[in-house]
Amino acid sequence: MSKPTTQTLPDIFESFSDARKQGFIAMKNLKEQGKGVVGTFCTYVPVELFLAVGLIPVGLCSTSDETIGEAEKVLPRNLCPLIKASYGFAAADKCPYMYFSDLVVGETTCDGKIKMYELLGKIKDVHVMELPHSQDKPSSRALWMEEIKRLKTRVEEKFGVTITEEKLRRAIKERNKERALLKKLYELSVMTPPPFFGLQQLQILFGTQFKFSHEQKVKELEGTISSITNEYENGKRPVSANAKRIIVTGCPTGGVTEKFTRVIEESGAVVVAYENCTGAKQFDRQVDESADPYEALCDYYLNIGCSVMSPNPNRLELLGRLCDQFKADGVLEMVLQSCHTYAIESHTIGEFLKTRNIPFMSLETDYSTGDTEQLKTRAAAFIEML
Ligand code: BJ8
Repeated sequence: MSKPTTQTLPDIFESFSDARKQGFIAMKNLKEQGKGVVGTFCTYVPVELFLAVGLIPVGLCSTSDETIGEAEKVLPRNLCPLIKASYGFAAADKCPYMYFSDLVVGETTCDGKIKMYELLGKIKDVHVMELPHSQDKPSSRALWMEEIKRLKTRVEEKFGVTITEEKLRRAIKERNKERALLKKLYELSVMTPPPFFGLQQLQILFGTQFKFSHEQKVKELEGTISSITNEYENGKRPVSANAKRIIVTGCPTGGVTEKFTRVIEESGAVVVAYENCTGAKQFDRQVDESADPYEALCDYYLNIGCSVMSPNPNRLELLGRLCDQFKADGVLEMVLQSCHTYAIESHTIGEFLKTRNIPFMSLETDYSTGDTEQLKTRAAAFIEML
């Protein structure tokens, strides 16, 4: 492990919380050095294909309501805010990451995104991956494999590079290393009491995607884990041992939807884990380093337990495992407005958790802050009855 960082914990948390903004300058510098940038929206996109040839992947899912008004000039109002914000930032030219992206890679996850990509294609160079919506059929796997190979060809043609097996294996190893460190970090909250609040955990998980150097990221994460562990061993207990332990599930969180974690923790509970694309859904598993790299990527990504899959047993498997591991007192789900797949799957999640005697509540929200008080009232009532 690298030498522990000399920064204090508040400095470290601040650096992750500020990472999205700080990353703008880092990316500008990288562009000036001639680096290619690929913007993505979804956990299903196999970023190892970009990392293998030195391209920089960056998440474009915009997480504020700043440009939703702009998006609504073209898109319907009753659409998922994540989709509206993503398009809005491109249309208003207000997201530096979108601006710097030479290629944007979308995926056919949900209907809203599929149709939004058509419009985005008029503004940016967009490549859309055809994602099957089931994981158990040979035809789904065959389609996904074909799509990964089609993306490889597109990247090679667009950037004039060759993705060799050797480079791909190296990228898989590097990405696995980052996943393992992030998992190690959030698993610190297995302890009672956890060594940090769920808001701090979220800021690290969300912020880390805007740190673009693998070596630097590894060093910072190792330093962060070591600082948190040291402080805990020295008796620091920022979270009360009586705080109810909550797992957050549902749509991706971060940016303005930090409000979801805030209302939970302001009610006296602590978020110990995120069963969503900002957390465990992204970092829980590893890409098999011993297999053929394309087969390994195909299996890894196809098996992500998102509600766009039908059926979606992998979400239940992960959620159940996290509930046991983190000794959850309750599960709260965040569903973004008009996200049909997560909204419908709520029922299945509730039934599944009932069999384990774990209280569950699903709450709908959007990217405004107007519903914060209402969310707080409902979260507080849920926590009160645990
Ligand atoms: S793998 S969670 S990042 S699709 S955009 S489905 S909120 S209506 S984001 Fe997601 Fe990939 Fe799944 Fe993860 Fe609903 Fe909105 Fe669609 Fe959304």
